[in-house]
Amino acid sequence: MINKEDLQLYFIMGSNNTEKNLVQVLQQAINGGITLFQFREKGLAAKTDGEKRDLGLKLRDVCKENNIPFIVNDDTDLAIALKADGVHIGQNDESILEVKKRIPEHFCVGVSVSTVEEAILAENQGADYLGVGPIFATTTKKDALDPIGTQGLRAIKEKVTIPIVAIGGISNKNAREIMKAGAAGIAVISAICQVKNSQTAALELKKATNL
Ligand code: TZP
Ligand code: MG
Repeated sequence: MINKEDLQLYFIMGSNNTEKNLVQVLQQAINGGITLFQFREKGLAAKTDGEKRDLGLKLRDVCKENNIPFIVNDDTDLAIALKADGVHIGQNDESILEVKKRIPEHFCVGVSVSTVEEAILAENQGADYLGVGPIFATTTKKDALDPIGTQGLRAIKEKVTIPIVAIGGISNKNAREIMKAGAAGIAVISAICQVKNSQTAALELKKATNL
């Protein structure tokens, strides 16, 4: 199980998000204060299942050594195989109900939503937390929907009780307004892994999320 505090600085990364060594970037991010890691492997060069699993194992081990919850994006089977702490699914992935049938009891399920309707449905179906966005424009996710802004975030926050992590174009310049809108935390890709120093970047983001 994860709790609200685990969502404060939610770091997401896969092999197409950086040219650097992912294990090193993750360790730096952890040193800088991330509270959770999601392995989101969308490898442009379509990683084989074996490669994906090996990379996942390495990243999971770094998380376990540092007591950081490890979540797998999309791939419930991989999440189970890697003994992750949970799985995160989107609107076009396997349904929450199907996922919940297969996962171990302690697993958490996060769901990506962009509308109030999706959020209410996900909560009713037993999601443990919501990834809400994109809040701002992002170039990291090529098929990202239009930004919903902090207004969209507030509208969703009003209608659900499970914790929300906001995503999409978040930096230490806008993190504070997101927290003020009621998010439990921020989820970032580029702000931590596409910068010179991931540790300093994480540290600054963490500060910005402490209201
Ligand atoms: N889902 C909605 S926006 C997004 C995802 C995975 C990408 C977020 O990346 P960044 O670099 O933090 O904007
Ligand atoms: Mg997905």
